Amino acid sequence: MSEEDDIILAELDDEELVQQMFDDLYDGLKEEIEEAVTILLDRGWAPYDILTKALVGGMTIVGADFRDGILFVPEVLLAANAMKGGMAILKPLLAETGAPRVGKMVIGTVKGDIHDIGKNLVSMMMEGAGFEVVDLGINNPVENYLNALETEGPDILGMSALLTTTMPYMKVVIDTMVEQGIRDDYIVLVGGAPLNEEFSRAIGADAYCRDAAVAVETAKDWVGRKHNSQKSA
Ligand code: B1M
Repeated sequence: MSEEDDIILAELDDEELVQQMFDDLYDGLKEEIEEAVTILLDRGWAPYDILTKALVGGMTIVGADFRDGILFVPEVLLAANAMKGGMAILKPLLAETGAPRVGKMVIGTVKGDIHDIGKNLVSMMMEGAGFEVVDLGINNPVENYLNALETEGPDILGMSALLTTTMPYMKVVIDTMVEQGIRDDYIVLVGGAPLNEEFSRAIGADAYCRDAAVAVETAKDWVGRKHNSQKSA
């Protein structure tokens, strides 16, 4: 029996368990991550804290080693899969706040980009805050966004990009909206690790959201402004 097999997650204190989750995420151990998430919930941890402190914390380590060439795509895919296992347990709990519906958002990762963990997290947090979310998934060409805007009639269009090579595609979507005369009908929020405020302004988005919590606050703020301006018009 290896040393790993000896670890009983339920016997670790909170700090040790979170450290172990970092290791298990790194090793792509989905079942262990799911078990640890359940243990932390049983111990009274808030779903949001588990998400940010344990899962996102662990993914940050994976990201650094991926950047430094210590981990490669297959390992990172396993880590992402383990993270998704944990997120699936938290999703209904985050969405369960009973908040009244505050608005609707269509969101998707842009064309050429298959990263979806951050986008999924934003969707979960937005649902938890009372937004209805239509998730278009990954690798979306401009037509997907435009069709969804027409059929779903959201308040917000959200776009995610994790690659410096795909983030310019957000401008393609916004420029097409301008050409079609529909840009100002929607609040356009963008996010993803390589973006920043300046980029968001340069492509004509309404706001850049650094993380899922900021996305929720920004969305509430902009939807509130939109409704107020409609009332006074
Ligand atoms: Co990718 N990858 N990857 N990858 N990957 C990065 C992004 C990278 C920074 C890694 C690195 O080198 N350090 C690097 C990009 C470098 C660059 O562009 N400058 C990179 C690369 C190079 C690649 C490939 C090209 C590798 C290759 O094939 N050689 C390839 C590209 C594939 C493609 O898309 N065409 C690739 C592939 C993959 C995997 C498939 C293995 C996997 C994705 C699995 C999946 O998503 N299902 C993967 C992963 C997991 C990562 C890292 C390690 C982690 C990303 C992540 O999930 N973070 C990443 C390194 C990193 O970011 N540190 C990396 C956790 C997540 C919670 O954070 O996504 O930032 P994040 O989302 C945050 C905020 O950004 C914000 O809120 C979220 C929650 O707080 N946010 C929004 C995000 N979207 C938003 C939308 C909004 C609002 C806020 O709308 C309103």
